[in-house]
Amino acid sequence: MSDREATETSGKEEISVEDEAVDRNIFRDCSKIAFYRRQKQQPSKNSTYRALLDSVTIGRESTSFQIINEATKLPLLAEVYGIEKNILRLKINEETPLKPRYEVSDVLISKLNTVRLISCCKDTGNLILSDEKGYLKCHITENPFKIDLVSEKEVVMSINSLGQLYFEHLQIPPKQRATKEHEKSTSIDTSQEDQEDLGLWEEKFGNFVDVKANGPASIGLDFSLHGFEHVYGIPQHAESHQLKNTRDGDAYRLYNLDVYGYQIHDKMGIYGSVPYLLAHKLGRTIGIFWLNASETLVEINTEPAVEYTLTQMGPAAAKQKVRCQTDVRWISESGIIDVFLLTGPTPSDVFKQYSCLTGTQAMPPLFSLGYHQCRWNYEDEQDVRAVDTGFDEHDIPYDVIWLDIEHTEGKRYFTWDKKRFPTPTRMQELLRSKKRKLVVINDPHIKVDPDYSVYIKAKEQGFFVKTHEGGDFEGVCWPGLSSYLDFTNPKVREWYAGLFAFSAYQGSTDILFIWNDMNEPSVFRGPEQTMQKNAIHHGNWEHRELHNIYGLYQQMATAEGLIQRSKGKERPFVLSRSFFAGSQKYGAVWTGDNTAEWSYLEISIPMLLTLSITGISFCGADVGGFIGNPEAELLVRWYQAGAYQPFFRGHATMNTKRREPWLCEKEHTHLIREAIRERYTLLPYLYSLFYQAHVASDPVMRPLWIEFPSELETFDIEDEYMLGSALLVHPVTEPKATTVDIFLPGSNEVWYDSKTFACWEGGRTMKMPVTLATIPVFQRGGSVVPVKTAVGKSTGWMTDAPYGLRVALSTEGSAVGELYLDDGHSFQYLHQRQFLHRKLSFCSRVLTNSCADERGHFSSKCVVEQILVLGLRKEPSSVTTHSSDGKVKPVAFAYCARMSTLSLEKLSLSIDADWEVHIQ
Ligand code: NBV
Repeated sequence: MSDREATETSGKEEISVEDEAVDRNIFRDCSKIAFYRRQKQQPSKNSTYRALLDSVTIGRESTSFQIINEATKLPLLAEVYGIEKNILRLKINEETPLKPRYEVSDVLISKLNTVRLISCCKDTGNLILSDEKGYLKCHITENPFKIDLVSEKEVVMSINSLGQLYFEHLQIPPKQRATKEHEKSTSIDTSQEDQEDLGLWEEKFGNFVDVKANGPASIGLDFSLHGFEHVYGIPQHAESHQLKNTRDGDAYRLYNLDVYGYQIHDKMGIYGSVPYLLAHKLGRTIGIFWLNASETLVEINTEPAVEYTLTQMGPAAAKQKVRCQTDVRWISESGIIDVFLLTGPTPSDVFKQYSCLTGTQAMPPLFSLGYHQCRWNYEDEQDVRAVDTGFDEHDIPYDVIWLDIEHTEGKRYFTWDKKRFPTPTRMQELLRSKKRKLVVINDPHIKVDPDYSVYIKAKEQGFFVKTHEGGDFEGVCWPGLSSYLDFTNPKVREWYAGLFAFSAYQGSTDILFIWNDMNEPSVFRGPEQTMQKNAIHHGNWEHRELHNIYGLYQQMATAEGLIQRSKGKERPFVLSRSFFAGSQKYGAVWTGDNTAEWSYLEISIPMLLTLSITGISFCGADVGGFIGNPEAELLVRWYQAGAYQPFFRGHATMNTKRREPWLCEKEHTHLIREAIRERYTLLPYLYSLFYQAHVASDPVMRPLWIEFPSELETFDIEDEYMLGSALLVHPVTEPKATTVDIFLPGSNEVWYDSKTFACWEGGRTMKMPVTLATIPVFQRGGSVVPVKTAVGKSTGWMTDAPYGLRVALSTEGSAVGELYLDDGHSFQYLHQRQFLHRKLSFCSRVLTNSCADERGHFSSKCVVEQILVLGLRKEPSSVTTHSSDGKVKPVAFAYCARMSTLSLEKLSLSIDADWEVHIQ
């Protein structure tokens, strides 16, 4: 059998690449998860906790006190920290655990700056802690234990007000228990049968038995969010942007799994997890970041506001309103309670608070914002060349071609299939000559093969994940029997990073970048197609403790490898399927194996919005749908949507029809070309947005509620979104659409159709007629969007292309925007401040290009060639340009009174110089 056949067989045994329906029997629902059942069954009287406020110690960094379970009398230690930017951290752990419990490391960036909390009042039963300014304030109640987070005299959130604090203390395994006495005090008193059902030391699922060396260790806590009925976040689920009530069904599950063709509107865990939830109401946005990497379930219960009449009271108090409330319950299999409460108050404050903990989006190399062409698989070098040429012949820009698993010698990563890719360097030189790049796949499983150098070296050094018996863990994946690199070990990451050195990775060049797939990790014969929870990682930690962070560690090591191979000079590009909180620091993620159906196009928008607000701005969904064959209309609509999303890649599974953009009818190719070209035109704006995400934490793709936080109507909109603060995009996600209902927010706003320039007032829904050529995009009045006026074969051909400025005036006749630019690939923007950050503002009929950041220095040959002003009510008598040395030049202009547009062409205003354009 050839390697290829072997792969297909090993794959098909477990997973049919043609089958679209998910076999739910492979995966557990909540009722099959023992720690969840245990927490749900626990009667609340058994879980009453009392804080021992006499035990309070107020230290420089934190305030700590004991809390005690009234039933078991077992103590826990609570620590409260104030953290800069108005964040409160609460840690709860056993005071003296039998052995240390897992604490997530490598997610929080450097050392957090703590803020001293002082006790401002301590009467019986209460303790109030506050920072000096009184911004960060919490009220701790002794019995039953509860914490209220207070801001501006308002209780924003209560912790444990529902008494769902839950903490399973580590115990000595039953067999080793010395005395009956000990057993009584620490374990739940149940019969053998019940014990099995509770899954304390052993849990069965199908043919799998999870033997738990540490026994039950789960934790949980409830949070009541007062006045909030809109909650978001906790990716990744193929679900709506606004989180739903889980009262009548499954909780949201955070457990990274490989779910081929995942079902939509489902709360099961797929590829990645970010245990971070945001809540928003008029006047306040808050966040809860639950730092735990074990399997986690989140329950949401929203009670809407109710108004009721008080009959016994006088007329003055006849009506009383009970505010709405959302209760959020977090339940994790193990670890400790380590939770960060982000107090806002604005959405942008919450984004800053979260990134101060986990870091901001890495600044991507410019090429990676272009269009990516992928397929499982591009067959060989000829195929790559033909596809590459196809783009040129059809005048469609693209930046990157991708190679899937078949490019390797039998799925041995870091190698090339000698028959299909005999001259990888030559192939890359061809791509280089076109100013294009190559991305190749690199999965975490390593073929068990005593002749494969990566395997040999990893084996020798003990770099694989181990079984609980101590041998190397082996599971089946694409190469057949495989072992899995233990990326949680810093030494493994260092070694793996070194494998990307040009000298080590034969056939790689500096235009080759990496894609990490299957890193949930996916294990074909494993429970739920992943790794046994009792596999052992570095430091003797069980896999269950850190399952959700495994993929992050691979992407981290890969990104480090790409940086190192360039001696620290070049920005990496790494796409990862699995992710965790903080993955944004290492590259991009995508939504995995979606299906070529309209509903998947539709759900991609809320899925990407959720990723975006949880820190991961660089995200995308497979354009066209990975599984199945999209009809031409769907393909066109998907390209149109993808062109306005952060990561833009066409991808398709094997056994699907080829679908490079020129293989459809001419009219469809034309529309796809137009969509991709629009993407390229918009790159200066997009790149500037990424810089904003990188330095100021603002997501690139934004749900409407972020830009319009005081407009209730926006809170549940998920079929349209803002790209930055200037563009509203409403992708068409229905077949044969002739009209689309578009909500234009803001009663004081005006919006301009980006194609026709027609102007619309905000604060209403507009029925927009559409054809297959229409991508509904509106520019917000008051914004300036920088674009390129010419499109090249790839981003590399557009470095010197001129700029255009699209100035859309507000009702007051003003507008503001910015442009960020640098060399597009290196770290010099960071280390040498080689960048240009310009502010573009329009006020009193003067457009000004000025410096937005004096620290940056970068010269560009580029000029602003076109300026388009939308919403200019009065026809100008003249237009002049004014340079900083005082030179004034008249310029030709065209004014359209009907559309109120002014157009200036053939200008030559340096992008890096100060100047003004006066409109008289
Ligand atoms: O490597 C093959 C595929 C890849 O094309 C896809 O993008 C990943 O999500 N990979 C999954 C493994 C096989 C899926 C059946």
